[in-house]
Amino acid sequence: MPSGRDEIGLYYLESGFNREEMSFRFGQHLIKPSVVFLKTELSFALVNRKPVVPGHVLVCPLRPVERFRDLRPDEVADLFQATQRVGMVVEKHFQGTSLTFSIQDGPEAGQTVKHVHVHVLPRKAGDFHRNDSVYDELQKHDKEEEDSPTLWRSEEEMASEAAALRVYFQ
Ligand code: AMW
Repeated sequence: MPSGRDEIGLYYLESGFNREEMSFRFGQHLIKPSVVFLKTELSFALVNRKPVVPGHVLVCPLRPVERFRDLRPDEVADLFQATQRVGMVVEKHFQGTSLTFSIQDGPEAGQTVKHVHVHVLPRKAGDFHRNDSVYDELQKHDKEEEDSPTLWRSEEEMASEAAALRVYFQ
């Protein structure tokens, strides 16, 4: 089905379009506005269907480009400013004391969704036996052999988390 872009930069399906049904593109996925908690001029942030730690969220450019090198300078600036704001919010909301930021940029780096995204994970003492094990978890949590829809959170749970995070940006 063809897609289009409206004046505020959301990607949507042309057929039967109306504003309530507008979705965000995240690679091959269509993301409902209910799970998005921040939208800036060029970026958006969504909650994760399979978080590695509580508060593991994703920040993406609105334009669905595959690799970090494909972003324009204004998109990089907007994405990183949004990531900084999102980091502060999830660290506070999930009572973290540190943050892990990660971009898996290309399949050999563990990228499964072909749309640039920054993983933002609140961290706290003892969340993993070994601190850097978070990278092993990130690498494998959404690989085909480790992933299945039965392990995804419900839309209700994700929407409720997004609603709680949205409040910080109002
Ligand atoms: W990658 O391995 O491409 O760096 O990370 C993809 C991330 O996107 C994973 O954390 C995965 O759980 C998450 N994800 C994939 N599809 C969706 C979706 N439809 N909604 C929310 N999160 C998603």
